[in-house]
Amino acid sequence: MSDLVQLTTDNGIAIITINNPPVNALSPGVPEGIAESIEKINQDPSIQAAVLIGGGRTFIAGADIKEFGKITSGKNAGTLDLPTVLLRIEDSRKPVVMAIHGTAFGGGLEVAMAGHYRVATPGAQVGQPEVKLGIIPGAAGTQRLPRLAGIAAAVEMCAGGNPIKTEEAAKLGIVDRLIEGDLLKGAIAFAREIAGKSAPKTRDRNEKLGTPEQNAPIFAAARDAARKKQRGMMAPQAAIEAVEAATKQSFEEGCKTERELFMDCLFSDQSKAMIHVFFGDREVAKIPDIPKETQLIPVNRAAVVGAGTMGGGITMVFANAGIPVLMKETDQAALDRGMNNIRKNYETSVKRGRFTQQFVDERLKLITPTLTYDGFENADMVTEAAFEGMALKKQIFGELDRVCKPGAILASNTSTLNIDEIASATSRPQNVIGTHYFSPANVMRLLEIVRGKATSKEVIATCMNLSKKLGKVGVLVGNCRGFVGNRMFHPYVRESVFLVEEGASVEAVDSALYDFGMAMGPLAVGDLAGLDVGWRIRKEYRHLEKPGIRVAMAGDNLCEMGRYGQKTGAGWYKYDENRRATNDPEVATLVKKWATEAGIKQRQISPEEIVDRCVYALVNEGARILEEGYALRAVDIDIIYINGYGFPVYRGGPMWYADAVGLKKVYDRVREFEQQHGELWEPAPLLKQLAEQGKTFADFNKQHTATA
Ligand code: T1G
Repeated sequence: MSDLVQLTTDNGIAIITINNPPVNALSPGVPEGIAESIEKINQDPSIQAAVLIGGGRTFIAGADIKEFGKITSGKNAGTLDLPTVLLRIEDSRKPVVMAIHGTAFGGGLEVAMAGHYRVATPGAQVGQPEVKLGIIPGAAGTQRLPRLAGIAAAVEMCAGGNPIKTEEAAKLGIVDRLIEGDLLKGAIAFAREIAGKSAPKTRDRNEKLGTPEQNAPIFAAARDAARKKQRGMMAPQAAIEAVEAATKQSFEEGCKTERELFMDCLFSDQSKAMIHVFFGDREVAKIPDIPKETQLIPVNRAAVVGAGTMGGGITMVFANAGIPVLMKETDQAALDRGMNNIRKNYETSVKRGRFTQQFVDERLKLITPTLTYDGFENADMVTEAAFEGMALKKQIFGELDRVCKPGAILASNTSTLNIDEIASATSRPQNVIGTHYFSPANVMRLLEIVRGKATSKEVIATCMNLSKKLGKVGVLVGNCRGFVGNRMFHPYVRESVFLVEEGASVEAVDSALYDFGMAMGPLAVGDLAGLDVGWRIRKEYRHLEKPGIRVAMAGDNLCEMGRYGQKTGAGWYKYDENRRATNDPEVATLVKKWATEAGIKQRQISPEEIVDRCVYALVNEGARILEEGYALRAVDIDIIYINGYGFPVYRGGPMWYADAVGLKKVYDRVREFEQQHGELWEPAPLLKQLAEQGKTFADFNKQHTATA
């Protein structure tokens, strides 16, 4: 027996324990070990029934995702395929009870459903999250789940990919009994109860498969929902098709259909991209020059300076993580506004079912509004979220330096200003760091953690570790202007405005990027965030602009007219009282006038050019950032763009997308734009170098991880 799967007995009951930390993935050797155990117990007359349980913190959490690359590259040794193992479990003459704790996900749930019974600890989770990897269940999950839970729940779980708690799974019929206390003991007792009785095979249970009339509306609604919520993704539609096959074909035929759909998805670019993102989400937490065992600073009490949109959102982030937090403003009216916004946000979350009222009441108790620094001396971490001006930030950091205890982390939420200069206002630059949240801070997952020259390793390690507790994806970035996300966003937006000035309509630019997969077009994003935000920053840096270099003007001209976007009822688009956008012919006329005055030739522009101009602007700037060391790896940039800027996850992020297109092709296109539009399009040296070497940004990851 491999040490990955152990077989023991307890007075006539076999116990099959999976030991493949950290998540008991079905790595090579685990399916074989399970098959071997099933064979053994069927040859042993003293065994009346079996329990299969995960060692450590969870049941089986799925196939070993690391193995997929071997399958798609054809390297995969013929490991015993999972569906065959599951049939052996199901055909076992001795009933098998699956004992679930932690997360029975993907292949883990499929193993559990091949069992004759399932017991579970309350609060554990079961799910088929495969669509989040761009694939679908590949071991009869789409065939057995409807047989246990019915069609509607099975479609929802397989197409949506979200897990459910075992309490709900018990109601649906996926779990037969919830076990309070010791799971193994309870599972063994359950096994004794059913030993010797006829055990149902899941594949033979057809009573929940419904009728075509009942099912048709369910599948139609599911397809419609997937088209909207998972726009552009192939796996959700494939998952729905596979579940539908369970209602129209025999179990064997349905498994064949599922297998074909699974393989189509597995070999798709979308799946490769989404698996890259799965591992990337975890890779970004690894900082080469900060050892895993770096001492963390406990953060049990927090404080926020500023109760505006960002300050209020950040306050909620700490409260939601269960950390008591002070929120300071300079005047009562601003403080009241801040608290009201927080209450309104929570009310919305309760209405949407995201939080319970009880959860919200508990969180609100953790928030203490204040007009003074009283209590700041107890804070382990203070986050400044004041107006984006250097003088004010330095004044605040000077005050914090005086009131906060030694060792307290002093973080700024600045989105563009120099962390080192802010730190210079204190006597403790080693405790100063940037924590750049994305609006709305209590929703967006991305947190750029900005490393200052003096920032200590303990402070960095603490913030990286804390980001997960705060429900964020923390990505360490360097202290250049705009850090990583906004620095790349600048040329992306610049190109979108240039395209409008050159004759593309506002809606053509936005819809080209929307169809590419961006959550919103760049111009609509500008209207949402406020065109004046960028406009004010550009005015502050106007003196740095190189003479003779073309500058995007239409957006600034709109600002001069007071058209800031949604907040003024008009920007690139017009907005009604519900902020619903409509095209504004006046903007088209104005832009044409401004462009003519500026001598910009008008022309027809294809959606392909729009996408290339905007996305390759991201890639080119990303290449510069990588080379200068302001991002550790290309995948860090991908994770930033997916979690903070609505880049489509099924394209893997801008750098992954460029690798998938091929850097030679990207480089040639960038050269074309350089010839047409001048030095703004000068190819980044790293892009040129990798293109000429036939390499990828992923190759660059492996050799160079910047240190600061
Ligand atoms: N395969 C390989 N490695 C995995 C893994 C998996 N399924 N799940 C996690 N890891 C690694 C992860 O990369 C990290 O590594 C470490 O384990 C801890 O993970 C056949 C085809 C279970 C909820 O999609 O959702 O089954 O960074 O940091 O926060 O039809 O891991 O330490 O080197 O995430 O406690 C379906 C994916 C697969 C589940 C635990 N299953 N995993 O979260 O730990 S496809 C999934 C998770 C499939 C079948 C199909 C989470 C978790 P490192 P972690 P965590």
